[in-house]
Amino acid sequence: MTAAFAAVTHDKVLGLLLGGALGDALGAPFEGRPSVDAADLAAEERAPSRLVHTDDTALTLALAEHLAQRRDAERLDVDALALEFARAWRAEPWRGYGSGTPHVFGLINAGVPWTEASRATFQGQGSYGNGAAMRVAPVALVADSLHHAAELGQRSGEPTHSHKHGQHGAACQAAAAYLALHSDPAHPLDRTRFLQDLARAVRSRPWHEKFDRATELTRNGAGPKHTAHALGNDASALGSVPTALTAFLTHPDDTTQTIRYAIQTGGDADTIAAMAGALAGARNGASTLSRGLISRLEAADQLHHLADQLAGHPRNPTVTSG
Ligand code: F2R
Ligand code: MG
Ligand code: MG
Repeated sequence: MTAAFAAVTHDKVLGLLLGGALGDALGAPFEGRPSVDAADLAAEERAPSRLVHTDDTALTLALAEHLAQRRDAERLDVDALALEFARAWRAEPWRGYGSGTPHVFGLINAGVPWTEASRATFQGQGSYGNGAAMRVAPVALVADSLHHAAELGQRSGEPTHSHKHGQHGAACQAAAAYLALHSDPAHPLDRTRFLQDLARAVRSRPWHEKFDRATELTRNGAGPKHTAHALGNDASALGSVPTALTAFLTHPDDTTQTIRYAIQTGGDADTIAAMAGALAGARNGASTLSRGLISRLEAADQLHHLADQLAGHPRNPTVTSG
């Protein structure tokens, strides 16, 4: 377990939720661009406009609400969750969803069991996209161990991502969120140990190869373009979750810098920044985020409310004000 274990405070719970939403909304205008100019990103940060979130945050909200409503030992009812995800898509199909997941949601809304619907995409292979990972961070708030976080993450991914890489992506991001949430920002993060802990939670050779490359990149202080080239920046789980981890591990103590780095990897910028932002927000807390940016976030009130509910969750008995 990553050294310097910290109590989970309300500030960290809120940081995880707001950091993810901020990464998503700030990154959204850049999604699909092969590279992102620092001046364009700075202009987006200074603009007075509302920061509109995409499918990443829409489905994170659905999952966080699901977790907040359940105080029983099981915590995750995958049958109910599948319907809740599908309803979130039906309510706002314009939130920038891709192709595979809406197909699954359409089938679920038509009454097809999720076990069948999630296998109906990509010629029966199921999706290895990053959609299960981009929404998963809140499971860390109700998990009682690293392995429990990974297991909850994987299960929350199953209704839409039946391919093992899609599920491993969710397990990896959930485990990373758990480690970040429980890390102590007063002490330097042991990056190598962080990735070694993830390798214990995600037992898959292609993922371990990515963790090894991420270890080298963070050790060498690689920039965002280099990281995108080495690890990927596309909408697959394997081509984006390790990139988001590297953004966080390069700037673990500064959530804004983590998000900027993630967006500047280009490609699937909203999603890489949503995942990286959730990790940095969970470590550093909401109080370190720019108030100006948070006040522009469309979902800020909803996320504050969910943080209040999840910080009072029976799984978080150690929550203190902060
Ligand atoms: N898709 C987008 N953005 C592009 C479209 C924007 C929109 N039309 C607009 O203009 O506003 N963003 C969102 O999708 C990503 C999450 O994807 P998810 O939910 O995993 O979807 P999907 O379609 O299942 O997988 C994503 C892509 O991965 C490739 N892929 C997945 N499984 C595959 C397989 N078995 N074989 C081959 N390819 C596979 C495909 O290219 C999928 O399109 C996030 O970026 C989110 O922001
Ligand atoms: Mg999106
Ligand atoms: Mg995206």
